[in-house]
Parts: sequence; C-alpha cells; structure tokens
Amino acid sequence: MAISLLSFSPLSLLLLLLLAFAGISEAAVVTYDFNITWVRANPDGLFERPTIGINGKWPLPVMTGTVGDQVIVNVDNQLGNQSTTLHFHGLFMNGSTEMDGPVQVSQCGIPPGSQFTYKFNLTQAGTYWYHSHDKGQYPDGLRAPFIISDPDFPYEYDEQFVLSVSDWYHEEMQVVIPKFINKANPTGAEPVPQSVLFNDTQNLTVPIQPGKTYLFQVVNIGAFAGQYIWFEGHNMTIVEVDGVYTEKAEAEMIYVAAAQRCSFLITTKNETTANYAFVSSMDTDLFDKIPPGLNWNVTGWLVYDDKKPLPAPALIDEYNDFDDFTLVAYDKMPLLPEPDRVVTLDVVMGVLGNGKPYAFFQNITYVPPKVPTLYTVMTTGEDAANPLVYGEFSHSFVLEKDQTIDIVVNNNDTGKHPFHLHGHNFQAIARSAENAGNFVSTNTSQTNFPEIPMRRDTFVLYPQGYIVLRFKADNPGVWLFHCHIEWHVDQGLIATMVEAPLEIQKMVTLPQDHIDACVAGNTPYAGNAAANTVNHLDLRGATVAPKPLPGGFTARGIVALTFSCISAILGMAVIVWYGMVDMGEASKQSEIRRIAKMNREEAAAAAAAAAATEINETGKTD
Ligand SMILES: *[C@@H]1O[C@H](CO)[C@@H](O)[C@H](O)[C@H]1NC(C)=O
Ligand SMILES: *[C@@H]1O[C@H](CO)[C@@H](O)[C@H](O)[C@H]1NC(C)=O
Ligand SMILES: *[C@@H]1O[C@H](CO)[C@@H](O)[C@H](O)[C@H]1NC(C)=O
Ligand SMILES: *[C@@H]1O[C@H](CO)[C@@H](O)[C@H](O)[C@H]1NC(C)=O
Ligand SMILES: *[C@@H]1O[C@H](CO)[C@@H](O)[C@H](O)[C@H]1NC(C)=O
Ligand SMILES: *[C@@H]1O[C@H](CO)[C@@H](O)[C@H](O)[C@H]1NC(C)=O
Ligand SMILES: *[C@@H]1O[C@H](CO)[C@@H](O)[C@H](O)[C@H]1NC(C)=O
Ligand SMILES: *[C@@H]1O[C@H](CO)[C@@H](O)[C@H](O)[C@H]1NC(C)=O
Ligand SMILES: *[C@@H]1O[C@H](CO)[C@@H](O)[C@H](O)[C@H]1NC(C)=O
Ligand SMILES: *[C@@H]1O[C@H](CO)[C@@H](O)[C@H](O)[C@H]1NC(C)=O
Ligand SMILES: *[C@@H]1O[C@H](CO)[C@@H](O)[C@H](O)[C@H]1NC(C)=O
Ligand SMILES: *[C@@H]1O[C@H](CO)[C@@H](O)[C@H](O)[C@H]1NC(C)=O
Ligand SMILES: [Cu+2]
Repeated sequence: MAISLLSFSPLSLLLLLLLAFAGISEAAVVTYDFNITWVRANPDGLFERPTIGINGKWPLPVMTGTVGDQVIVNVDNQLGNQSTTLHFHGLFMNGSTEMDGPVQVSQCGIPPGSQFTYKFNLTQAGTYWYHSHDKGQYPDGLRAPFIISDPDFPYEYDEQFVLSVSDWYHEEMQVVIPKFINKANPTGAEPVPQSVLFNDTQNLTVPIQPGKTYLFQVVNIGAFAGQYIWFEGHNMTIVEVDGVYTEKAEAEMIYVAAAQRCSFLITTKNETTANYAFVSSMDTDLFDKIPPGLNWNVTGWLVYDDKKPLPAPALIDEYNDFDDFTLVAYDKMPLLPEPDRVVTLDVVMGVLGNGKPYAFFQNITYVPPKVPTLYTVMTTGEDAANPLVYGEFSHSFVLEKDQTIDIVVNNNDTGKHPFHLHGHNFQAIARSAENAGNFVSTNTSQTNFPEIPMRRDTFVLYPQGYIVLRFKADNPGVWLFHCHIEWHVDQGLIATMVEAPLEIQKMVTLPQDHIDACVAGNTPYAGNAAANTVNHLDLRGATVAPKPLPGGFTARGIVALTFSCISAILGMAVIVWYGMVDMGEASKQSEIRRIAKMNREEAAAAAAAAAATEINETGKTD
C-alpha cells in the first residue's frame, strides 16, 4: 500500500502506529507460577499415596498456549526432600536448549528450596506434555498435558477434549527404583503398575451432544505401559501425532506408547438412545508377569444422555491397532536427502559386575556426567567439538550443523521400546516387524523408504527388530535420545546428541538461576564431564558405570549362581554343579551378555531365586 504518511495528522498517525503494533503483538506472554510440593492422592480408589502436586493440587494443571506465545514457568521446588526439573516434551526449544530440562544434560537439578525459571517460545502447535526429567521422578505425579493451539488448525471440529491416559503405581519411585535395579532382579523385570487412569481418574464420563465432531487430544503421560484405546460404536479419525498433523486416517483402535500423543476426530451419532464405553487397555506383553487381581483396563463413557445407563464394555479378544507407520504427514514434507551420518545403536539388556540389571546402547549404559553436558559445551571452547570431553558414559555424538542424520536402532532385546528424541521430530523411515533381526545395510539410502514419511518424536521399536529415523541437525542444542519407558531411562538406555556445539556457544547465555541451582546442589558447572577445566581431554575422575561382570560370570551365570544359592540351602548339590557348568561354558563369551532370550520359566525361576536371596540378605541394602 502506497499511502503517504504525510497526509495523516500526528494524532491519527499515532493511532495508526498503535493499531499496527497491536496487530503484531498478538503473541502473548503466558506465565505459570508452579509451587511444587507433596500432596496426597488416590486416583484409582485403591490406595492413597504421597504424590507430587503443583500449587497444592493434583491432578496438575494442563498447560496451554498458542503458537507464537512466549511461556514463562517460575518453578519453586518446595518438595523438601528431592530435587526436580521440568521438561516440555516434544518442544523443539529452538534457540533455548538450556530450557529443555533433563538433569545433568541442560541443567542441574533444582534443589529443594530453590527457584528456577523456564522461558521459551512456542513455535509448534499440537499435543505435548510436561514432566520431571530427574531421577525417574515423573511417575510420582509430576506430569500433565501441554496443549498448543493453532489458529490455522487444518480440520473442522465443534469441541475439543484433552484426554490423558497413564499407568499408575502405588509405591514412590525412590522406593521402587532400588528394588528394580537390584541384584535380586537380574532379569530386569520391570515393576508392573497397579492401575490405569484416564485423566488421572477412572470411570470418566464425557458429556457429548449428538451430530457433532469432537477433537480428542490423547497423551500417554505414563511411565511404562503402551495403551490400546478404542471407543465402542465410534471410529477415530486420526489427524495429529506428536504435534505433526496427518492426513485423515480412520482407526478402530490405536496404540499410544508412553510419551506418545494422538489426536483424532469423533463424530457423534444422531440419536441419544445409548451411552458408549471407551477403554484403554495396558499392553501386557510388556509385563514379565501379570500380578493376580491386576485390572489392566480403564473405562470411560461418551454420555449422550445422563439418565441412561453406562454399559460395561464388551470384552474383545484381539488387539487390532492402527499402524502409525502408515500415516502421511499433512504438510507432505518429502523424505530428507541421503544421510551425511548414520548413528547405529544396538539395544542390549544385561547385568554388570554388581549383579544389577542395566540397559545398553552397544556396551554403554548412560551415567550422568559430573557437569551437565550443555555446560561442558559452554565452557570447553573449541574442544566442545570433540566427543571425548563429554565422557564415555554420556554416550555423546557430536553432530555438525545441518547434517542429515540417520539413527538406526537395532533391538537385541525381546521387549518393545518407544524411542524419543529431544529437540526434533524425525522422519520414521523404516520399522521392521518383530524378530526381523538387525538392520543389515550400512547404506541407509535404500530405495524403499516412504516418499512422504510420517514424522513424530516418539516411535516404537518392536522386539528383535529395527527402526530407522532421519532428521536434519538444524537445531543447535544438547538433545537426549532415549527409550521413554522410565525404567529403561533409569537403567541407562540413553545417548546424547550434541548438535552444533560451537553454534550453541554463540547462541546461549546461561541465566544466573542455572548457575545458582548448581551451586545450591554442589554440582560443578564448568569443564569436561569430569569437571576438569584445564585439560579438557583428561577425563580422570569422570563418572563411570559399574564394572562389567568378571570373566566367567554372565547374566545366565548370575541366575545359575542364585539358583545354586537356593539349591545349596535346599541341599540339592546336583543343581549347583549344573550352575557351574553353565558359567564355565559361558565364560567364552563377551563381558556383557544378553539375557533377553531368557525364557519366562527362567525369569520366573530367577524371580523365585531373587525372593530367596532377598530373605537371605536382609540387612544388606544396595
Ligand atoms: C470405577 O468403577 C469400577 C467399577 O464400578 C470400580 O471398581 C472402581 O473402584 C471405580 N474407580 C474409581 C476411582 O472410583
Ligand atoms: C507452596 O505450597 C506449600 C504447600 O501448599 C505452602 O506451604 C507454601 O507456602 C507455598 N509456597 C509459596 C512460595 O507459595
Ligand atoms: C519425601 O517426602 C515425601 C512426603 O513427605 C515422602 O512420602 C517421601 O517418602 C520422601 N522421599 C524421600 C526420598 O525421602
Ligand atoms: C522468543 O520470542 C521473543 C519475543 O518475540 C524474542 O525476543 C526471543 O528472542 C525469542 N527467543 C528465542 C529463544 O527465540
Ligand atoms: C480431562 O481433564 C482436562 C483438565 O481438567 C479437561 O480439560 C478435559 O476436558 C478432560 N477430558 C475429558 C475427556 O473429560
Ligand atoms: C469403523 O471402521 C470400520 C473399518 O473401516 C468399519 O467396518 C466400521 O463400520 C466403522 N464403524 C463405524 C461405527 O463407523
Ligand atoms: C446424522 O445426520 C446427518 C444429517 O442428516 C447425516 O449427514 C449424518 O450422516 C448422520 N450421522 C450419522 C453418524 O448417522
Ligand atoms: C481387559 O480388557 C480386555 C479386552 O477386552 C480383556 O480381554 C481383559 O480380560 C480385561 N482385563 C481385565 C482384568 O478385566
Ligand atoms: C546385536 O545382535 C546382532 C545380531 O545378533 C549382533 O551382530 C550384534 O553384535 C549385537 N549387538 C550387541 C551390542 O551385542
Ligand atoms: C565399549 O567398546 C569399545 C569398542 O570395543 C571399547 O573401546 C570400550 O572400552 C568399551 N566400553 C566399555 C564401557 O566397555
Ligand atoms: C548406497 O546405495 C545407493 C542406492 O542403491 C547408492 O546410490 C549409493 O552409492 C550407496 N552409497 C554407498 C556409500 O554405498
Ligand atoms: C530452528 O530455527 C532455525 C532458524 O530459524 C531453522 O532454520 C530451523 O529449521 C529450526 N529448527 C527446528 C527443529 O525448528
Ligand atoms: Cu525401553
């Protein structure tokens, strides 16, 4: 428009400027003050327990914002006895990697009594969540959805519902974790949840009206279980996963792994003659054993008429879930070009020399470095480009700016693992069926990758199969890549992507409260992973994993040995001999062994043996 400003009076000019300013400053600043404390809650009606609340309440508030907003979260850690951090799952944190939240990665834990401010911009729309990223803490309650609305949402709907789903434990994590990572549990059998929750409750009723279209935004904020979800009498039309809009896809049942999100449209019926159940059913394949009395389902109802009954859901005999690999990204972003770099990670579950179960990528189980990895980036100058400065057990990969990266994950374990990358979503370009073995080609530029791959930030790897994920390293920052089963995080199934470290140095200024949190918690915040500020390549004193099993001992050997302990008690010398034969034979193999192939009987035997040793060893805690 070529309107001469001179033709306006000064007053109208001012008004015009004000109007223009109002137009561009629509983006709001959304501020949250979170006083984090212990509260008590009993969401499944079975057991009241200490739970982590915000501002004296639990369930926690759903965070909301609009694309373009700036978000400020003032955290006051009033837990008294635990540090904490917040991670905003799925947000790219572009230009603000220091606000990403994982402890010892982009910040020090916020010690009890300390305050800490997260400040970041919303550049993406869709369904996200926030949770603690410290010490396996979020299943104690510190997790909730985060919904970012989009004025340009591509599909029509009348009303919207956020719906969280989650497994729920009765014991606190600081009690469960040491029992889990314990030499009495050599097979690494994960703790089984006590119940399932919809929106942090059960028997949820959702009042709806006939002839309308509802957008449901489902978030699995659980610690472990993937969830099969279905609505009786209604199909779901998937429109978004993990913040990525999709072409409409009709599904009768979906699978939402821990940390995944799925939004779908539901069109209601034209008559109000009945109400309909909807169900979330935990994927019990993940459980080594189903404890007697466990209800692994939760039910809610679409209520057309609150005077009519709420029918119990029909039992189904088969889980026919929609395959998310077949989704098509709405923006039709094509397959990224051939990768500049391929990072191959083999998932291995095993036992270390202390007899406890750990999880590995190759032979490395993650151990937090002394100095948060981002702070090592900030304080090691040009050496920040050398992966050695981050320490072997942070399992760091230094990525160059704008490289195309393929992450190949091979599953040498018999369980499913939902893999999550911070700071990005990735194109999910290959996923094998169960038992397909490893991705063999070292050349990932095969021709059979989808032309328009689906993208998301958390993707399930099937037992003894593989996935291939592709992304562009266009977001300088320190980003974890890990399984989102919180038990496996505790066991070390984590690698660190240090993306464009020299760019990070130019971009980031650490706010004073970051430093204050380190000082208050006595955590060093400068130097390499060992806090050496002089010689960055001297890693002496860095944190390390427990030593491997000595030669001759293996996971199977440990189980055999545990067996021999009981048998000795029982006086069954033959089995002792058997156990020794097993160990001798096994000693020819490498130090860390797979126990994945251990069958259920062996696992059950191990559990029995574990129970016996536990009795034997009362008094010894480790
Ligand atoms: C939900 O309903 C079931 C069946 O009536 C009941 O057993 C359960 O205790 C209820 N859950 C809660 C949290 O009230
Ligand atoms: C935080 O919450 C606790 C428990 O409700 C309360 O005692 C405390 O005064 C609150 N602190 C602040 C700073 O609001
Ligand atoms: C921390 O305090 C809570 C609430 O009082 C308590 O239930 C919990 O056991 C304590 N945890 C630790 C690790 O001390
Ligand atoms: C966030 O947005 C604000 C306001 O537009 C801007 O000043 C700031 O630089 C942005 N921050 C980042 C990390 O991009
Ligand atoms: C779940 O809880 C959130 C937060 O209270 C609420 O906004 C939402 O409507 C609830 N969802 C359903 C389906 O009731
Ligand atoms: C749901 O989809 C299936 C398969 O596409 C179809 O057979 C079924 O009739 C649909 N159900 C409803 C209620 O639309
Ligand atoms: C409800 O009625 C409308 C208008 O008559 C029709 O277009 C629609 O298909 C009906 N919906 C269902 C679920 O039967
Ligand atoms: C949970 O639901 C599934 C599917 O309908 C059913 O097979 C199973 O028996 C249910 N489990 C319990 C404990 O009710
Ligand atoms: C994973 O399994 C494959 C195939 O059996 C094997 O070649 C590879 O060495 C294993 N990886 C590790 C780290 O053990
Ligand atoms: C892992 O394997 C590599 C290559 O064989 C070796 O250099 C490294 O020392 C091993 N690390 C551990 C912790 O076993
Ligand atoms: C990988 O395979 C593609 C397609 O078959 C081929 O063009 C390319 O040269 C191969 N790259 C390498 C490094 O072998
Ligand atoms: C981060 O921001 C840069 C600069 O605006 C942009 O090129 C890049 O695509 C962004 N990356 C992500 C993951 O959003
Ligand atoms: Cu896992």
